[in-house]
Amino acid sequence: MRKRLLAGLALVGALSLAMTGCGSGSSGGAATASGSSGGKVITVGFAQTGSESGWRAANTQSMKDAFSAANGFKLIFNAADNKQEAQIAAVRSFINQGVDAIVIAPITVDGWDDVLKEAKAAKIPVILEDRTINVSDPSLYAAWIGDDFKKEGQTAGEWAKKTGTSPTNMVVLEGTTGSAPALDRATGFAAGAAGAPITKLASQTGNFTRADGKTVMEGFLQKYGNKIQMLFAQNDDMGLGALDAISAAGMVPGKDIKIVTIDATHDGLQALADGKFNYVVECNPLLGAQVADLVKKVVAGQPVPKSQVASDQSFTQEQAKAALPDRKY
Ligand code: GZL
Repeated sequence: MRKRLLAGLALVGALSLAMTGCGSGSSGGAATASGSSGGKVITVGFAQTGSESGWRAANTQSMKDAFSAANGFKLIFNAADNKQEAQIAAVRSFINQGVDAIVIAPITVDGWDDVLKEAKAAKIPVILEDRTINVSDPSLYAAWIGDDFKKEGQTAGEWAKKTGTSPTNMVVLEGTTGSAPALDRATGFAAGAAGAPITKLASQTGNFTRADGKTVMEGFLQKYGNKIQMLFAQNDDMGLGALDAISAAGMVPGKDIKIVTIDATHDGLQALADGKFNYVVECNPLLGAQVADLVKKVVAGQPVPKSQVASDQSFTQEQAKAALPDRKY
């Protein structure tokens, strides 16, 4: 059983939001004099996963808006094309550049100890945003902020249980293999749907992308055809890709195949409002302002919560119609 220290901390953090004494205070970089943030510009290296989905685009924009020169930052941005080795190389580059702080949206949960130890040795604080990691020593990062993936999966599973009251055959489009959202949404869904007469015919990664979601769904349809009655897509984009495959197979999405997804991007809520999806669980990508606040406090040596959990909601087709006009992403 994979023990994830951070998940427990996230829960504790979410429940208590207790102020804990972390943050190294001294940073490895030579913060240059100027800027509007207390007279010093904070140079931040941000290692983003890539640009795999609409959620990611919104998260990236939120981070770039928050880490602006006007807010007292110099941002060095890297998108790793969903390859962990490229993301680790980006973090090493930030260390070599002597930045004041590093922010990572870690593609997968494992493989972070070595590079985080290098950042610690260089006295450069690391803040995690979005996804969580397995780590041998929680002091290797100063703080994490993101969404509760297990709760998102459980909400989707509870909807599936309410919907699949008679025997139901389901297929699953999983997120990036080894990523916290893929692992935790699967765990949460199983808990939420426990006891329901739902048979999982197949489950395969679509890498959180529309293209792979379509390709994998085509394979499911070739193998199972109209036996498929439900699709759980771990993000909107894979669900949106699957819509094309379902229609091409002569089936009606939202009717022949009930679809539940996670993210609640504009395109996902539009598909829901149009009746092509049946239920969507939100995962808030707009974390930039909170991450920037964390970085300023950590660099200044102030105590920060070890973990902060963003709030999420869920949507039916009617709720999506009402929400769409005001959605920020
Ligand atoms: C979740 C985030 C996931 C989204 C996907 O916080 O890590 O990655 O659900 C994105 O859309 O690609």
